[in-house]
Order: sequence, then structure tokens, then C-alpha cells
Amino acid sequence: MKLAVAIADTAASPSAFVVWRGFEESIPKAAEYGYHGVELALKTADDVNRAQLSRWLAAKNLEVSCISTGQVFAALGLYFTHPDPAAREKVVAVFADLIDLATDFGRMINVGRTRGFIGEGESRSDAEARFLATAGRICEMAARKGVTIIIEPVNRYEINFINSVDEGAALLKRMPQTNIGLMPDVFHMNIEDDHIGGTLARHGSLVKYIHFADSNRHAPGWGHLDFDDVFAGLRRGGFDGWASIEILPVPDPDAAARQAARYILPRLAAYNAGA
Ligand code: LER
Ligand code: MN
Repeated sequence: MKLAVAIADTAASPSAFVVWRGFEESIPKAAEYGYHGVELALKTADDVNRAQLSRWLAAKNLEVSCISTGQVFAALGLYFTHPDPAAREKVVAVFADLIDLATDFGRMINVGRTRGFIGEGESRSDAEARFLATAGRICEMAARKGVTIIIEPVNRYEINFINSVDEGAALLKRMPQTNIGLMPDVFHMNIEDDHIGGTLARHGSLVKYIHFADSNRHAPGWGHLDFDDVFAGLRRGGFDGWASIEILPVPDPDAAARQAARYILPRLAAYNAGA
């Protein structure tokens, strides 16, 4: 398992949920604190200059763990279940460019709130059908480029569709594509799932990536989440991917990122050593 931290560009809207802003400044800091990679929160592929980003990463021997797409929803208003077919075409086009970018950076794209929601007066099955059709098209584009799509269950207070890991797993099992998996976020799981470790173990074959935060969304160790249970569940599920720190930048981004690394890195080393 490797550890990343969520970052965005300085131009990203305040709604981008990341620890640090500014790629050029964040990448050296992530390396200094011991992270192995960075998760990039992007709105479109044009948010990055590929050559520049490659140079900054290579200088610190860091990888991109994944590209996250909350800004496609929050800043562009695009999502998979959109009732307007033209908006669904737009989201497919934005993802086509992000998939191309991911061939050089991480080979994984997260779908959090961009999966969309069940609109007023509409049935769950209508929203599910639109989700499955859009996600299927995007997965097929991604498969041609060796990229995996990871769906993130998000708690009920943020969205009304795919809240628990069980719900995400049930939906994914209806898709024929194999380059799709789950990105559980232990903050959301603490609200929605019956048991964190047990659920991670049960859906181990679908868990491709994980977001770490504590119960209060502060840095791990500053809340009351049982990370021994989280790591034990990942172990039972056979997980060997990226974990990424996605937390509130409190009391300030540097202190939060430092605490998260200090708390998780020794546990991760023990996990990798089989302890
Ligand atoms: C995105 O990774 C996430 O966890 C959401 O809660 C952000 O709103
Ligand atoms: Mn998350």
C-alpha cells in the first residue's frame, strides 16, 4: 500500500476538497512529509500542464495516485445521472480528456459526486439507468487506455445516491465492465456502513483505492475512528493499492498533512511488512 495526499491547483474553486493548493508548492511538501504520491483534484484536463507536472513529480520522485473529479460536479455542474442528454454528452467529453491525461498520471479516475443524484420527482431506477449507461460508456473509453474508474460512496448528507459501500458494490455488480471498482472513504463509511473493517473485507475484490480521514474529517489520529480495524479490514480484503489523505486542512494545511503522515505511515509500513 502507498500513501498520497489530495491537492488542487491554486485556481481551483473553494469547493475543491483538498489539503493543499498549488501543484508546484504542494509536491515538494508532500515528498518532505513522506507521502509517495499526490491525488489531483481537477475540473478538466486543461487544469494541468503535463510537461511541467511531470518535471515537478520527477524532481521529488512522486507519483500521481489518481485524478479526482469532484470539481466536474461542483464547478461545471456535470454528472452522470443528468436528465439532459446534452449535459451527459458533456460529462463524457470531459472524462475522455481526463482519461487521456490519466494514461500519464495515475491510471485511475475517481467518480465521487460526479455520479449524480436522484432528482426531485424522479425514481431511483431512472437515476440508476442513467448512471449505468454513462458509467458504462466512460469505462469502455477508459478500458481502451488502460485506465480504471473508481466509484466513491458518499454519505447521505452530501448526496442521495450511492451512499454506502454495499450500495456501490451492488450497482457495480450490474456492470459488465471490469475496469471499474470502488473507492471507499472511511469518513463516509463511518456514517453509512454497518462496520468499516468488515465491509472493506467483504468487498475486497472491488476495493481499488481508499480515502483516509478521521471521524471528524480531521487528520487521522485526531478523531475517534479505529484505524486498526480499517487496516485489518483492508488486509482481509487483500488490498494493495493507494490510500489517500482527504481531510479538512485544520488547524492549517501543513499541520494537518504532517499529522496524517505521522499517524498513517508507520501503520502502512507495518501493513506492507505483513505485521
Ligand atoms: C470526495 O472524495 C468526498 O469525499 C466528498 O465528500 C467531497 O465532498
Ligand atoms: Mn473522499
